[in-house]
Amino acid sequence: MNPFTGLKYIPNTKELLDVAFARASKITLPKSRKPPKVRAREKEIAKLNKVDDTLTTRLEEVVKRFPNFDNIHPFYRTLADTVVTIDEIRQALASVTSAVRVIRSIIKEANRNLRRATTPTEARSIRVAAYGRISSVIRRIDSRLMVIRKAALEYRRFPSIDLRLPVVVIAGFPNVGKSSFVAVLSSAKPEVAEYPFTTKKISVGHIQLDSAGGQILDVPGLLDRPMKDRNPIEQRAIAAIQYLADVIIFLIDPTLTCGYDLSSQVALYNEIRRTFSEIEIFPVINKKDIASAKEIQRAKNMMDIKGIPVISTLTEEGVEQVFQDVISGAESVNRKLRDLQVQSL
Ligand SMILES: Nc1nc2c(ncn2[C@@H]2O[C@H](COP(=O)(O)OP(=O)(O)OP(=O)(O)O)[C@@H](O)[C@H]2O)c(=O)[nH]1
Ligand SMILES: [Mg+2]
Repeated sequence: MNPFTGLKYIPNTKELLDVAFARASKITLPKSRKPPKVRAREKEIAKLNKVDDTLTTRLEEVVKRFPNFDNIHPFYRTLADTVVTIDEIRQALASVTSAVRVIRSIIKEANRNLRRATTPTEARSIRVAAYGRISSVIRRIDSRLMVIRKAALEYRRFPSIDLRLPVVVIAGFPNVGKSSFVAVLSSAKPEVAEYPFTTKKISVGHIQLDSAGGQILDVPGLLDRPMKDRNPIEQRAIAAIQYLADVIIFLIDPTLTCGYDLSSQVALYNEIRRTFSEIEIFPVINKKDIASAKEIQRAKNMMDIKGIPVISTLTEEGVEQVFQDVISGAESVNRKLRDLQVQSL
């Protein structure tokens, strides 16, 4: 499950300050017979305490809602790192915590001075000066707040994966038909387009397997290059393979309409097979509707695997069958399904 669903909308610096000061300005004190200078003092103190309530409490809440990165599943940790690095977010959260501390001490000091104020004008100017200092503390963490805003916005949208249920990852080069494959089989409606790297995020489609649910993941395309050169978008696909996949269906486009040559696709296939040797991987040739017999034969020869299926996600020919064959042939999927059956007894 996505550990970031508790993250809330985070206001920007201006909104934060505007809301806090506006609420403080609406403060009214109950009627009393105290002298005006005491009342003025009390009102300024009440305003500052309201700012403490709205601004600092709100900022504390922001920090509290982030889960401890050490305790979350490595898939989500890796995914988070591709949006805003964990170091960056940790630093940003630490800055907010220390800003809260500074604001509290400004308010405390102002309250102390207010108790000694002798005129309403003096009381007001102490409060105004405190507002000024608070604003500048908040403005100083503006860029850190932006980092947290961005993280919260993106992290919240991560797919929710149920790790007890089988996960099938559809992998391959960009533009080979991965999203189309997922769209044919599941409830997911991933974006399909004729340019590479259409899919930038991982999306999950839900399927029914026997009596249990299964998940089919549409992931960004991968190029054939060393891990250290992979961009953050590719790293998301790698994280899904590394941490979630029970089985990988590896799509190959033999027609080159995807824009990449066959040998690079085969090299990527071999690389993934080697790197993640414990994960079952099933290669499938796609775009049968436009591939020539020669292109298909060439792909088969290069893959050097017997009985490699040939499908078309456009006409949907063979898609369902291939998927069923993979599910029934994949040991890890069957293990998970058996475990689920035992648990439900
Ligand atoms: N003719 C034909 N075109 C296909 C087939 N499958 C996908 N396409 C087309 O290939 C293009 C890419 O399809 P997508 O499903 O977006 O491919 P993808 O692998 O998800 O691409 P990225 O998300 O960019 O990595 C689209 O224009 C599809 O319509 C197929 O079986 N036959
Ligand atoms: Mg796609």
